[in-house]
Amino acid sequence: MVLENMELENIKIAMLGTSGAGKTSYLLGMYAVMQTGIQGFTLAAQDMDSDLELTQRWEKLISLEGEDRWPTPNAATIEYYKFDFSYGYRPLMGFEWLDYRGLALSDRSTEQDVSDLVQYITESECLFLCLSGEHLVNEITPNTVRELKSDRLNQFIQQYVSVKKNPSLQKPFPIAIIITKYDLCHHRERDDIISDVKKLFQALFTPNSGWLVMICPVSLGRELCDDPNGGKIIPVNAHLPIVFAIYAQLRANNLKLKAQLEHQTVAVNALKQTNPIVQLLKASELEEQTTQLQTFESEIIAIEENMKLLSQELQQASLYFNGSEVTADV
Ligand SMILES: Nc1nc2c(ncn2[C@@H]2O[C@H](COP(=O)(O)OP(=O)(O)OP(=O)(O)O)[C@@H](O)[C@H]2O)c(=O)[nH]1
Ligand SMILES: [Mg+2]
Repeated sequence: MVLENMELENIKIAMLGTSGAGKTSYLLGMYAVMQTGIQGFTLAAQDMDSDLELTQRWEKLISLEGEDRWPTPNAATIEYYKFDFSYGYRPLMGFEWLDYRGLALSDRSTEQDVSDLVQYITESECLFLCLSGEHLVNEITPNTVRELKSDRLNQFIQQYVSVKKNPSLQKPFPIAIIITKYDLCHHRERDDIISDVKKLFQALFTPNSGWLVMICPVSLGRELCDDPNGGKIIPVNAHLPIVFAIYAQLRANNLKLKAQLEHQTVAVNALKQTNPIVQLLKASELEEQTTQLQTFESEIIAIEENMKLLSQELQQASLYFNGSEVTADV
């Protein structure tokens, strides 16, 4: 349910991942899956040309065999995409996504694309960390930190925190740790992989840190571990990170609205307790505030309905808040 008069909110999502981590492939898979949709939620590029381009690249990936099926590594220019996330084809939220060369993560910070990236990250509402399953095939070693550049990723998170101010209970920061190419490490116990990931990003799992973290394995196809150039492309879990990002934003909006509702209720009750003469004098103010109260209430109901639908999908993912495992609820 979407309220007619609500302006469409636009959020930015920043995906961090080294070169070859699978960022572009993930974007293509995610877009393809979300065009068909999940539980009535769908995604569409705001721009027709982007839609065509993403769809053509996806067609290539699923129909070609050989190395050519895969996207070419990104060049220095950053590509921006804007999407509408809809329920029953009615836009619920807009979001922006950028695809860039992972190489930027290792460049000196004077490079143009690095500073563009840093700028974008600080404006983002949600971070996606992209870790390639190829580095999690075995238990992590000090070498894994180097391969995944997790120290560098931690630095970016640090930068994000310093601009955004510390996350808190009222204003948690959502962050999705996406393990791409999970087909390569599906022989391992899921819990072992999750505990490795937690070791790499310990700060995100500390008590009272205010981080809302999802660890989500994704793959473009189970067969790809044995045959990356010929294996069938059937994405697994590709929708979950987006569902998480939208859910987290709705959750934040809901918390904000509830605080406003509380504030408003106190004000209305105070007015109602004044003597009849004052009430008469302030009748229009009371009416206005009561209407406002009803608006908040119906907005909260609308948001919670959508959160409920999204949280059903998130039952399959591992979610942590303040370091403890939680289930997505409303
Ligand atoms: N096994 C497996 N391999 C994958 C999967 N997704 C991508 N790959 C492989 O990973 C390679 C790199 O993927 P890209 O999507 O180009 O990586 P990227 O992060 O966009 O890289 P840059 O653009 O250089 O930053 C692909 O060419 C594929 O060979 C997957 O789900 N499973
Ligand atoms: Mg790329």
